[in-house]
Order: sequence, then C-alpha cells, then structure tokens
Amino acid sequence: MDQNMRIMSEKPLNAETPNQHLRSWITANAVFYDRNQGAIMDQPVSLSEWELTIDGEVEKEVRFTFDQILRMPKTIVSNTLECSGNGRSLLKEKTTGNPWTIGGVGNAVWSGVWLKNLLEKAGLKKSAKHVAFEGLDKPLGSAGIKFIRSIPIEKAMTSTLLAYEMNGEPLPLKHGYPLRALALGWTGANCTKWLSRITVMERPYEGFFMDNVYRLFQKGEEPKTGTVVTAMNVKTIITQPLKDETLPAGPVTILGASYAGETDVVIVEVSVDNGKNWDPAEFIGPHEPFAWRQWQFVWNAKEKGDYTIMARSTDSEGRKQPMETVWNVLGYGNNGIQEHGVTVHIT
Ligand SMILES: Nc1nc2c(c(=O)[nH]1)N[C@H]1C(S)=C(S)[C@@H](COP(=O)(O)O)O[C@H]1N2
Ligand SMILES: [Mo]
Repeated sequence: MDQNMRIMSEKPLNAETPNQHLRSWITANAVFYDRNQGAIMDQPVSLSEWELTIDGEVEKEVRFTFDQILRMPKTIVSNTLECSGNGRSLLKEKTTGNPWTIGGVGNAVWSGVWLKNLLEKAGLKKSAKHVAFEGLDKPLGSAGIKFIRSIPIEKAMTSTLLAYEMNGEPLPLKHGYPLRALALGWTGANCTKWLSRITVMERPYEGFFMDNVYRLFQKGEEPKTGTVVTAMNVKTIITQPLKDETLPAGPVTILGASYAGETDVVIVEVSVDNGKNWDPAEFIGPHEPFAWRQWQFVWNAKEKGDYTIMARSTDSEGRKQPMETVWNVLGYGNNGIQEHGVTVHIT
C-alpha cells in the first residue's frame, strides 16, 4: 500500500488518491483509489483455474477461460472511474459513507474485450434486458451480502469493456485481477471487479447493492424509489493549489481536471473571487472519449488576502454544473461548484 494514500478504512480497503497524484492525465496504478465492499482475496486466483460463466437469458450458457479471452480481439480505451460517493465529505449537510474529498476518482488506460463480443457468443434471448455481474470477493460483515449489480442491456452491448490490463500492466489484484467490468463513463459501482459470472436477466438484479444503495433519494423516501446511479455528472476538481495553501503574491498556476462520464467536456471556467467573475481555462494534455481533461489557469495574484477559487465545466450536451449540488441521503454525485471551491491565502 502506498503510504501517500488517504486510507479511510482498512477492512474493507477504502482509500483515496492524494491531490498531487490527480495532476497527471494517467493515474498510476499504485495510487489509484480503492473502493471495496468486501474482502480482497489474499492470493490472486490462478489463471488456469479461473473461468467466466455467462448464463441467464441466453441461447446457451458459455464459459470462457482466461486464455480464450486473451485470444479475442483486443480493445484499448481510456476511462475515468469515479466512486459515486466521491466529494461526499465536502457536502454542507453531512451523510454516512466513506468521507471522500476529491480523490475517489482516477483515469487509466484499460485494455480488454468488449462485453458485447462475449454476449454474442452466448446469444441473447428476446427477454435479455439487464446484465448482472458477480465477482470473487467475499462479503464482509454478518449480513454476508455479495456485491452484485446489474446494468441495462443497451449499456452492456454498446460501451462496456471487460478489462484485463490497467495502464499497461495486468489488472492489479485490488483493482479486480484478472478481469473487471467497466461500464465506460458510469460510476465505479457499475464496474464489478474479480469477475466470475455474468447473468443476463429480464429485470434488473434485486438485492441490497441494487435496491438500498447507489440510488438517489431524500429523507423519508424508500431507497428503492430513487434513481439508480449510472452515468457520471459533469464535474470539476481543483488539484492545485491546495485548500488553505499560503502563496506569495504573483502568478499562481491553478490546475484541475474535468470529466463528464459519457460526454465530452468542452468548456472550463475559473473564478478567483468566490464565483463573481469567470474566465476560461486552457485545456492541457490528451483528449479522449470517457477520459477527464486536464486544464490550467494562470492567475496573477497581485494583492494579499484570502481568495476562494472555483472551477466549473460545461459538456458537449450543454450540461453545466450546479452552484450547489442536489443533496441526497447517501451523498452521491456531488458536483457542486461551491463545494469544490478552494480558499488560499496570498501574502
Ligand atoms: N466485486 C466487486 N466489484 C466492485 C466493488 C466491490 O466491492 N466488489 N466496488 C465497486 C465500487 S463502489 C467502485 S467505486 C469500484 C472501485 O474500483 P477500484 O477499487 O478499482 O478503484 O469498484 C466497484 N466494483
Ligand atoms: Mo463506488
């Protein structure tokens, strides 16, 4: 475990990436955030024993060995992965859950096979409407509930990757070795690690991790009536300067990253006066589908004082970030401009 990670819990392992590691386009595997509901196995599964089963609403149940998957056409994509609860601790009204600041997100280059190719080998029945994923991790806690969730068939057939490499290395154990799902542009909860079984279903999978959590609901509402968290919102994080940093008067390079899930970030603006005036930031670095865009804004901080820096983005569909996020009981999807503001002291 990298000493720089901000560990929120050891069992299960939940740890966020420190700000300085969010400044590069690629987030290195060693510092990529960790989010687990269950226990990570001590030993990686042996590849000769590992198998992936596809069953349910298919013409024929099929099993794939790791070697068979490696022989299928390979795809390489970038994808920014974010935990639904990222930014939760920045909410004005606190909620339960891991107290993520901004580091429950990372960008990696993943390689693997399209889920579509495997589903086509099994053959979809007309009743095939949802796809549930099961991993090899053991549940923690007395309830003994496994992390099983489903996504709609359209997502599974268009832009869901089964990844076996992360940033040019075999998928690290804690990120799902040997194979994980990646519903591109969707929150981490839709990206099951340590895949062992994929079940095609007529209706969404029912269970704790589908019905009680990863839904947006208000106090007094039944969790199950809430919308399921799927595609990521348009959002901006500021990675430099740090909160409460003291800086000498003069040019200050403000850095950050913006991401919008399935859509493209097209405009980033920065304010150094608590949201009164906004100026465009400049994009720096690679520009790929499903991946965040890095940006900078050089601010000439001439006068001493306390300043609140804010950043906001607009995506290709015209979606804009809210000044303040829509609160919900489990604190998901915080993309509020204000909540992500950073106050610095110029001396
Ligand atoms: N099998 C399994 N897959 C899982 C989880 C889990 O607990 N078990 N957690 C999910 C959640 S909530 C997130 S945010 C991502 C985190 O992936 P990472 O640890 O590789 O960053 O994995 C998802 N896939
Ligand atoms: Mo998550």
